[in-house]
Amino acid sequence: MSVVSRGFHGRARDARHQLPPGQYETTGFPVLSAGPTPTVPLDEWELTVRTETGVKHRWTWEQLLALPSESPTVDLHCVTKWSKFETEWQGVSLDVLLQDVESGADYALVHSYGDYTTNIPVEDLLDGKAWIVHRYDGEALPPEHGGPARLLVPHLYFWKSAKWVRGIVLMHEEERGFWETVGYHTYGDPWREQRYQGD
Ligand SMILES: Nc1nc2c(c(=O)[nH]1)N[C@H]1C(S)=C(S)[C@@H](COP(=O)(O)O)O[C@H]1N2
Ligand SMILES: [Mo]
Repeated sequence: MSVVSRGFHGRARDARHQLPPGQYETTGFPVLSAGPTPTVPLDEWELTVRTETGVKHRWTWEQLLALPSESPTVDLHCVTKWSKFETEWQGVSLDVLLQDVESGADYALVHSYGDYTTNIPVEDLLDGKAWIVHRYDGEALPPEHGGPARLLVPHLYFWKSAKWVRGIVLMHEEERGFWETVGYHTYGDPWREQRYQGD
């Protein structure tokens, strides 16, 4: 029975997963960090959302964990060309976090502990497309992969999934982030191979 279901699972997996153009599959989990891994004690950790009118919303670590969570299984696509299939996360949907945030802003700039930033249109954070995740593969998210918590936006190149996420600033005008200002694509859709500005 287990042999049959494993075989079936294998075929289903092959049929479901596709590589975006120019990508290859890896089974490892590379660590890509532009700087040192920041250490944030959980009793000092906070996540903030600031709206275009200056209203600030704030969640402590306990408040984040108390929110309803989801367990997305998603494929990751890094702009350095590795893709990793079926990664398992747990965290809070941005739909939940933003549901009581009054904003008409179209753009977000996501900030990390340790200064990293990345820009994402607000619509790409909503409708079940993005999470603040705090668990990976059934365990607390390891610091090198963005723990205590990171953004997960798997339909865009993985640089958009800010590790050590600290805050989201909502704005009317698009402001580009760390990699976007040095030549990476403003939007970063792996299926359209939007790696660099001009792609
Ligand atoms: N804060 C922060 N977030 C970040 C990065 C970073 O350097 N700092 N690197 C990005 C890039 S380029 C990728 S591919 C992924 C890597 O995540 P991983 O190290 O968990 O594989 O995180 C993204 N988020
Ligand atoms: Mo990356």
